[in-house]
This record gives sequence, C-alpha cells and structure tokens, in this order.
Amino acid sequence: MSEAGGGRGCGSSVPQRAPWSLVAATAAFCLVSATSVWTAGAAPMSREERQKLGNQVLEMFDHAYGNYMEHAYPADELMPLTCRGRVRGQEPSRGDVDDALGKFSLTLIDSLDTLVVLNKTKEFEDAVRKVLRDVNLDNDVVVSVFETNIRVLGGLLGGHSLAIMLKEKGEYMQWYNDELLQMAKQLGYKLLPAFNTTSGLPYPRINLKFGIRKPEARTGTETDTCTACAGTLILEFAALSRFTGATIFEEYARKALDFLWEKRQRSSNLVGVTINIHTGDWVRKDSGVGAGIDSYYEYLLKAYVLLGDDSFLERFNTHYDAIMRYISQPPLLLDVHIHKPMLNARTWMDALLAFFPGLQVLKGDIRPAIETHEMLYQVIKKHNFLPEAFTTDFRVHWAQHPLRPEFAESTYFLYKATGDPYYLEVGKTLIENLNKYARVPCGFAAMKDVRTGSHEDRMDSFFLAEMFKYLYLLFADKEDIIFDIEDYIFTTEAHLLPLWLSTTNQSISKKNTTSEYTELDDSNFDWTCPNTQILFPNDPLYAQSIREPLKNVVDKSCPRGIIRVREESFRSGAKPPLRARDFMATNPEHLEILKKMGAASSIDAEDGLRFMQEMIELSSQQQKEQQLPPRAVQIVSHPFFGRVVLTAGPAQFGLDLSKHKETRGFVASSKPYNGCSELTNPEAVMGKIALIQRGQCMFAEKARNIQNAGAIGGIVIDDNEGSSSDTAPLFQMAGDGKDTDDIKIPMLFLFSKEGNIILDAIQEYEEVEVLLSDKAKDRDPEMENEEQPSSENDSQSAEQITSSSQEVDLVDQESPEESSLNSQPESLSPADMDNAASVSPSEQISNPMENHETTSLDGECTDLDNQLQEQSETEEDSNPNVSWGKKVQPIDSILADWNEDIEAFEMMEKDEL
Ligand code: DMJ
Repeated sequence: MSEAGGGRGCGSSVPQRAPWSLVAATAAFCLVSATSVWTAGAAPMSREERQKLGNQVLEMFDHAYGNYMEHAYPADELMPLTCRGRVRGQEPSRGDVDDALGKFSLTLIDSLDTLVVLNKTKEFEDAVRKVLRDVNLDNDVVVSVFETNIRVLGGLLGGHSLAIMLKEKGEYMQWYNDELLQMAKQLGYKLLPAFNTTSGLPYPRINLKFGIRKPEARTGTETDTCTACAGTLILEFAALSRFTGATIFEEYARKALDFLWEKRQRSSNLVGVTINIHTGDWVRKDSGVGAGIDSYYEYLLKAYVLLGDDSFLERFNTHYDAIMRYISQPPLLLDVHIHKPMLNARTWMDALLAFFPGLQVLKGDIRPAIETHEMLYQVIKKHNFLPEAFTTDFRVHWAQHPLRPEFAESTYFLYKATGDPYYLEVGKTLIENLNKYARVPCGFAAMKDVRTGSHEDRMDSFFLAEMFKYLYLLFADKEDIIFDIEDYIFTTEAHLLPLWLSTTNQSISKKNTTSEYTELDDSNFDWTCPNTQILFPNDPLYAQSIREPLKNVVDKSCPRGIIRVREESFRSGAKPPLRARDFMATNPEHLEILKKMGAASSIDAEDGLRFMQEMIELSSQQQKEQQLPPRAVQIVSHPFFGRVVLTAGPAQFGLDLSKHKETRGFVASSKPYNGCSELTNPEAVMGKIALIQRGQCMFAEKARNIQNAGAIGGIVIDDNEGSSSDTAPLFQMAGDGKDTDDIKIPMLFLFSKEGNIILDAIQEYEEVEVLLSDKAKDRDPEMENEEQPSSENDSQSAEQITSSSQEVDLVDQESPEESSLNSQPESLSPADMDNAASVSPSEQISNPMENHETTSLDGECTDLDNQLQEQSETEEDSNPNVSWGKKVQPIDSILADWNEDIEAFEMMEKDEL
C-alpha cells in the first residue's frame, strides 16, 4: 500500500495510514469493511455467485468492447443498431451530444483503464499500442472542453497510471516509456487556449487544431458555460502537472475553481447551473446536484483527497452544508433558486444526480445516501432503467436512458460502506436489465424510451469507462484485481489516478489559490474520516433500517403536493395558496386571490410567481395531451429474438395499441409500395404486417388498402432518406379528416433509418417477424433458453443487414402533423443543459416523504389523492403526459393577461441578484 500523504489525517479512532486511500474503494478503509460485519438482513451472497456475476460482467464488457473494436474502431463510438462507427459529420448532427466526438477513437481511450481493472492486461497492452499508433489529437473538430478533459485526457492519464503500475510489476508493458503521458500533455496544451478569458473560466468548446481565436476555429464566440464544465478539471489537470512537472495545467484549473467559488451566491452558498465566462454573472440561477453542476462538487471533495489542499475541503463543506439545508429533501434532491433557496425550481429530478449518494459516502454522510439510493432504485424497478428525468411523484419526465453509470457507481460505494448484500442484489438487477433490455446483437444500445423499451443507435463511451468498472468491482474480492484499487482515486469518468500524486511536484499547490476562505467559520467542518462507530452503531442492519420506511415510496407516492416553504404555515391553519390546477375563472374567491398575488407581501408575490409558472406548465401540458405517446416495433425473429426495438410513431386512427394486446406477425412489402391503390399482391400481405412507403396519398388511404388486402397491421416507412428517430421529433400519422372508424388494424410509422433495419433484415433473412405494441415485450422464454448466438456471429449478421441498401424512389410528401413528444434533449451532459432545463419550470413539488397533508398516517393516499394517483397511473400507462389541468379552460387568455406580471417578476429576480 503506498502512502498517499495528502489531505488531513483520520481521527484517532481509525488506524493511521494514507487518510483518503479509501477513495477508489471509497469506504473500504474509514467505513466498514464490506463483508466483515454482516450478520442478518438481506441474505449474504456466496463467493460463487459473486464470481458468477463478475464473470457475467466480463462477458458483457467483451460484447460491448469487442463489437466496438470490430465494427466501429477507429471511429469514436459504436452505433450498435446499425453496427458501425459513429463518425462526426457523417451522421445527422445530434447537437451538443456530438461535441464529445473528436475523431480520436474516444471509446478506445475511455476504455483503457477498464481493461486493467477487468484483468484484461494483454488487451490493455494491445489497446495502448493502437492508441499510440492511430490516434490523432490534431483534428479540425470543435469539441467540448469538459468532455475532452474527463474522457480523453482522463482516459490517457488513467491508462498511463496503470501502464506504469504494470511496468513496475515487471511482466507487462515493459516497453512503455510514458508515451500516453506525452499524448496527454499534447492534449493538455491543446485545451489551454480555452482558458483565455478574463475570468479564467474556460470557453465551453475548442477546435483541436485551431484553438479558439483563429477564424477557422468556428468557436470562441460563446458567452456561457455550465458550472460543471468549468469546475471539473482539477483532477486531470493537476495530475498532468504533477506527472510532468508542467505546472501550468494545475494553475489554470485552480484559477477557474477560485473564480467559481468567488461567484457563489453568498447568502445561500449555492452555485447556479450556467455562468457567463466573461462577466461571471449567473445565467441560470437554479441549483441542484445533477446536470450542469454535479461534478463541480465531486471535484472539490476529490481535489482535497488527491492534492491534500484544505481549501478544497472547506469549499466542499460549505457547499455541502447548503445542499443539505436547501436541496436535500430526503429521499429527494430538488433544485432550488440560488437567491431564494427555500423555493424549489423544478418539479423533476435528473438521472445524473444518481452519483450523489456515492459522493455522500465519500463524505461520510451515509443516511441520506441510503435514502436517495433507495428511492432511485425503486424508480429503476418501475421502468427498468433510470429515465433521464422523472417527476417528484415518480412519473417519467424525459424517457431516454443512455446507459448512464451513476447509479451503479453509488451502488458500489454504498456496498463498500455498508457491506450490505442488498447492494449486491441491486447490482444483479442492473446486470439483468442491461442484458434483457439494452443488449443487442452488436453491443448495448441506449434506451430511446424506457416506457416503450425502444432503442437508440448509440453506445456512449462512458458505458465502457464506468459501468463495467463499477459493476465488476462490486462483485470482486481484493484478490480478483491485480493491483490495489485503494491506491487510486476515481475521476468523474471513473478513470484512475494514483494517490501518490499528492506528494509529487507540489510547488503550485497553494500559491495561486485565494485566501478568502480563511475568513470562514470552519467550526463545523469535519476534518476527520467517518468513524464506523458513529456510522454504524454496532448495528449491521443499519442500512436496512433506513431503507425500510422508503420501501414503497415510489408506488405509494401521492401526486399532489405542497411547496415546502409554506408547509409549516398550512399545518398551523393558514390557507394554502391557490394552485393553477385548481383555478376556476368563474370562482370570485379565486379571482380575488389572483388580484392579491404580486401585490402585498413577499409570500403573495411568491404565490403569484408560482401560479404563473404553473399556468405555463399546464398550457404546455395541454398541448402535449393532443399528442399520442410513441410506440414500439420489436423484431422478434432470428437473429434478433426481440432484442432490437425500434421507436415508432403512432397513428390517430386504427387499433389503439395502448388499449389492445400487441399485434405480432411477419412483414411483407405491399405492391404498389406506396399503398395508394388496391394491392396487387394481396396473397403476400394476407395475415401479415404490410410495409408501405410514405407519400403520394393520405395515411388513412394506405391503411384501408392494406386492410382490404387482409393485412393485420401496417408499418409506414418514411421516404426521406436518412431520417431517424435519433434526430427527428416523434411523427404522428393524422387521419384524412373523415371518419376513420372503419380502420381496425394498427398502423405505425418508422423513420427511414429504422425502416431500413427491417427492409435490410428481409433481404438477409426473408422471414422477419415483428411485434407492434405500446411497450416492448420481454423476450419469449423459449428464446431466452436458446443459446445466445456468439457476439461475432450476431454482429456479422447485423453488419450484413446494415450494409445492404434498399433502393426506394422518393415521392412527393404529404404533410401529416408532427408531434413534439420526443423533442426532448438528447442528453443531460453539462454541455447541453441549456436545452434541458428550459422545460416546464414550476414549483409545484410533491415530496412523498414530506407530504403529510395528502398522505394518511399509514402512508396510504387519501381518497382524493387515491383518485389522483389512479389517474396518474392510468395516464402514465396510456399517456405519459399526465393531464391534471382539464378543468382550467381559458389558459391562453389568462396567460396573456399575466405576461406583463411575469416580466415584472423576472425583473424583480434580476434586481435581487
Ligand atoms: C460521464 O461522462 C461522467 O460521469 C460525467 O461526469 C457525467 N456523466 C457521464 C455519464 O452519465
């Protein structure tokens, strides 16, 4: 065990050694050792079963990495549905998400240290050689500074850290001469021009070849960045400085952190989501622990651990105190306004905050970590994965799930801290769900929609960098790993940096840091490591006892809620404020309350502000109600066996798949292919699902023609070559303006890319069977029993399918209605938080733990709430956009009247800042 030497020592109740060497295994040292204390509760998992699960993780990694290397490399990422590489510029742009792609074989670099953790030393050696031979860091591409830092710089440094460890052991990597570090340094210098601002905060994007300023750079005009984007550099930059002796990197990262600290909102000690990089003004003043801010907090604590600099712990503790005071509402973590921290800023939580329980373990605050983790696990059990965002009453808000690792990360750390086998069972469920719902023949595909189970042609590099590491480590014993994981710290991308860096090249550590924090009252700061005696007062069932009251928090939550700031006054008899959903323009009392809002007290003003925000949300909610939810086309025949699920647009006519059993059948192309006249091949489509091309006549006409020919369903395929559900909003097929009750069969719409997957499958396999439904079905048990085809065969098939092209004539377009149901942000990475948070701001919060007003003592909903709950559940089943505002009629006119006041409130907010 190497001595880290940095940071403050643990309290005297724990043995003296590298104080934060628990970091990689997180709690293994200062907290309870994983297997030693368990005596009751969830049944212990045998060594055999843990080994079996560990081997399963290895097999899954091989499937993901093998397919990437075979079918995508040297491209940045694998597209697992079409089994090819994603090359920037060759695929339709996905916006900010693509800023992670720099034509530098991203997935390979991000996977380097995972290979060593998973004991694939030989593969690691090959991979490093490939990186050195093939990767070019000088491409004319604009990339995200944040993503390039955490994934590429972090990946190279993690690779270097383990390469030198292996070299020292004397068997592998004997030829290695710091080449990865040299690449990292080259990349570091390429990122430095981004810091050329007066504030020291980096520009969000940089051109790898031309930097920022040159006209060819196509970047450098941005004014804003997210807090995490500017505050998640110190680990990689300091490691680079300390490995190489070039101090400039650590200096720049420290300067950016100092500036953020300076700009924190002084009365709340919170930071906003986005900041102006020139003026330091907060652009978005909402504050949480998820998207846009998350790893800023993570890096403050971990910077203290790695660099041993007290100032970082002081800052972290100050923020943590504010988070626990305002944002933490166990088990929820809810965004608030930085200047009005008692006012919630959102009605939903995002999936990125799932890392927070893991960070709380590192901090030593186990109870809220257990609570939040348990709540998240219940959301996962409901939807198989954590949706990108979910409401405070646990409805899906954004249905996407790009195989994010944060929940696995927290699960690992909680297991290390508690030794509770419950967390092993959680990990087992994660493995099962990944294999059952995300595994496709050519890798693992992101979920486009957790409600339908449909896939997206996307496997992000962080899936390999993080998910497999945490899952493998969860089930591994010390002897299963060829080095001591506790000698390293995990970066936010789970790259490993050695703790001995804390004592190397320290020259710059303090000289550039502000001294302002010395003025802070640090009497509450916790300078010692968590003590097992305090965390687990000799009670091995501690974690279980915290989880128990939360057992049904998701299922039993009541959708109505109250805003926290007013809770106490309601209990004491004051009238609750008027909520938008209850408003009736005909009610004189309501009109009177409206008049009062914004006038007298600040509480009235807050009511007014909230009321208006709710009105806006209701209005957009009502618009959404006109839209139908997406549907799924699942390919069930060989070699897909239900593993590929395509996102399909619904029709406003024909069989409603949400109300009826799914339709299953073989597919057949109709003749004529546009389906605009009586079919000439009725024998071919009889009893089958007819494929028809979009265009030349109304959708309803196509439906009638195939129905008359005996088809049991229809799939209309877009004739716009290259269109895809990855980039286009959900498409909804309108009727023909006449009565369409005669159409009895289900009709679905596929964009060209998804349609081609079926057409190519027909060319390859002739017989292709599909399932049309509102939600993908589990694979048939008999399919489950079949031996899984080897990934090689699978991927070959998939590759062959996608390489064959289908020639179709382009025809004139009809103009059916388009729905924006799917127009959600593609990702919640810090880089695109601007999109993410512009959706439905509201302060109507329902915290199931605090909502005593609507929950009876035994935790059941009251009658009214039961009704609402039922409504919520049915609506979620059939329509994810829950309707709770139907009785409010003249919203548009009311909104118009209130526009002026909204502006006034916005001005008021600005003034306060
Ligand atoms: C990873 O790239 C990093 O963990 C980052 O900090 C945010 N989340 C993604 C994966 O979800």
